Amino acid sequence: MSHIESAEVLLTSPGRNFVTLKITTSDGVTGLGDATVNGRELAVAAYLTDHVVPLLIGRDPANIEDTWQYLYRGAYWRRGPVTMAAIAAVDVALWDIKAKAAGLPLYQLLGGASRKGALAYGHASGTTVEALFDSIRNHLELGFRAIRIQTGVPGLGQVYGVAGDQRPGQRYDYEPARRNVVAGRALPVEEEWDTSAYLRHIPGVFEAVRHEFGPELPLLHDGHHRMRPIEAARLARDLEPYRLFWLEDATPGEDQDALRLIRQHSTTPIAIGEVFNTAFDYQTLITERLIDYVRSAVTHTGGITHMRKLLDFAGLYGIRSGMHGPTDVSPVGMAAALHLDLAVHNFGIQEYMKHSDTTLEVFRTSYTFTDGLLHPGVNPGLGVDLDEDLAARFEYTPAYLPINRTLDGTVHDW
Ligand code: GCO
Ligand code: MG
Repeated sequence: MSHIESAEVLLTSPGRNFVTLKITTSDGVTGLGDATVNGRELAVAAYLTDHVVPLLIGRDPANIEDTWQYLYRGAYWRRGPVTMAAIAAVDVALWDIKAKAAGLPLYQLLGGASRKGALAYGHASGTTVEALFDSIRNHLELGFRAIRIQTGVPGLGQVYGVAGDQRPGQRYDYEPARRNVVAGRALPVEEEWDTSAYLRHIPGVFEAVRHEFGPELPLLHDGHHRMRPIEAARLARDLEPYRLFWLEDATPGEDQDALRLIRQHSTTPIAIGEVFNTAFDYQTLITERLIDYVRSAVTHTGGITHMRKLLDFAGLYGIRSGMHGPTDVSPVGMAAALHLDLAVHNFGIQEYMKHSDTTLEVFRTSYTFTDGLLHPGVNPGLGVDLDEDLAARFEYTPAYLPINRTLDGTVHDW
């Protein structure tokens, strides 16, 4: 019987920090899993190294479900982003191994392809509406067929999701985790926020974009957990004429009941879940049909094994997938998402923020983006190779996500 011979936790920072688990079997097959939790990388690395890796050595790599249950149920202290990202990394690495051993791309083990490719949305943004238009045009030229739009808010400085204004050919994403060193200590950057100013501004932005780009382009928007339930309900209602593909994370993630209030007031489709880490976080939302899209990432939600169960559960209620895909999900996590996207019936859309060239030199991927669709490629396994020598040259550097304060200085959800 083949067994797990070693499991290594690799930290690298090719432009931003990533945590990768590499499992090697006694047959010499290797598998990769992403364990990156943005701004809390070392906590997952320690959980893996100190509490998970010692349990893996000697186990049969083929028994993925049993290993999942062993790490989840067997830990007693369940759930949470650190634990679930660690379990996800083990799970994805074992699926990578199983698919490589079978000589098949992973999606074949998940039931095969249900579509030609996964519709991806890109991130257009601008500090002003004119700059946003340029960014949307850029995305259309790059081939995107669905676009998330975020803008600056008059009177506020740096706002979530807005990259500096872009020129054609420039990188089009933003990176919220920043290396901010104050008196020798890494500290989060502080941003300012005013929900009323935001609510006054956003409907006009959508009106302008629809006027310029027409009714057909799928448009998405992320509220990044910043509204109170009644504010979110009002925004969802105000945006109805612009027929959004979705309004994401309107209210803080831990308050499932808040979504009920939004539903009572609006038919704007609702997405949530990038900060959730188990299917249990969705129980009310799915069974009461309070959302339309599940936003979890494979990396943060227990891997392929748990995400597949979550998506099958959601599918029974007509709810579709919209997996999280910012650059803090590593190329390994992105590849895992793409195999699931291709296989599940209730796929909705996939977030796609291309990684930097440096990241993609360290992680060599086989996924493709053509005519607005992502495809995981047909290499056996996940289709991602890690150049460990190159990875070792990019040392981990502390970086935090920002902190938000309202204009009177009160800490607000970021
Ligand atoms: C998204 C997310 C990200 C998060 C980031 C935090 O919709 O892609 O909101 O931009 O802010 O993943 O680490
Ligand atoms: Mg989001």
